[in-house]
Amino acid sequence: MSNLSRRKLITTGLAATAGASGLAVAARLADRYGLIPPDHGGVYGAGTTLTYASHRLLTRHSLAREFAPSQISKAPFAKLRPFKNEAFSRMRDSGFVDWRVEVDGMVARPSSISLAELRSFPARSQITQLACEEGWSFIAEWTGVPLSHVLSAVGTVPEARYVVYYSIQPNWWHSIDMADALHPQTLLVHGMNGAELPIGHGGPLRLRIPRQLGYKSVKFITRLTITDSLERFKKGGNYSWYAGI
Ligand SMILES: Nc1nc2c(c(=O)[nH]1)N[C@H]1C(S)=C(S)[C@@H](COP(=O)(O)O)O[C@H]1N2
Ligand SMILES: [Mo]
Repeated sequence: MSNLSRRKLITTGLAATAGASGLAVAARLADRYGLIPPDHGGVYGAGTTLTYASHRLLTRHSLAREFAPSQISKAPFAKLRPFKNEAFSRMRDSGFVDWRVEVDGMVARPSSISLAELRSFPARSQITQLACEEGWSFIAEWTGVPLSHVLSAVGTVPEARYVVYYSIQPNWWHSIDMADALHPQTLLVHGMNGAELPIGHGGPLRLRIPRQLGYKSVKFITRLTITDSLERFKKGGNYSWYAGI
């Protein structure tokens, strides 16, 4: 069967079974095609599987909407509870010159990349919306290195399936699958609206994943772990693993 007709068959199947009683059937169908999100056993089990599977099949390569400079929000909302972290304060006081990102796991060359190196990598700027699960949103221009560039610099092994990313802020970490990790709009952001990324918005370095809700765009990134399974990683945060919008 051609790729296209198989995709049509699966999406038709998923749509046809999307009724409440069909959710479990949809989940079984999705499982056959590797479309099950890693937290499928949660409260929203079959429903989140259906969302993830449909997104992956229908919008695999689609781009989040990009906006015009005139649409940039005048007063972007920085949602940050103050936190105490000695290492962070020390680095902030010296202008973050010592900030590094450790990259480990299923990579050919485990690396420790400095902020200066990241800033010297090819950058991309995009004007996208950050949408919080609480209902508010804003539009900003984000500048950073495509995560795909970092991943090819360290050489991910073919079996790699997920990227787990950690904040210096305790208990803030999340993970994405390779489809989102390699997506051209997924950036390790170091700039916002033409200036350095402000601390309130996650400076000096945050991940931006404009195809998912705000909580997946973790601030103060210090570590990336590449893995083929999320089994030994408890889910970061309280929300659904897949936050596609
Ligand atoms: N480290 C860290 N990352 C985080 C958060 C946080 O509290 N700490 N909040 C998340 C949530 S819920 C949202 S909606 C966005 C908010 O981004 P903003 O402050 O730039 O508006 O950051 C996300 N990333
Ligand atoms: Mo949020």
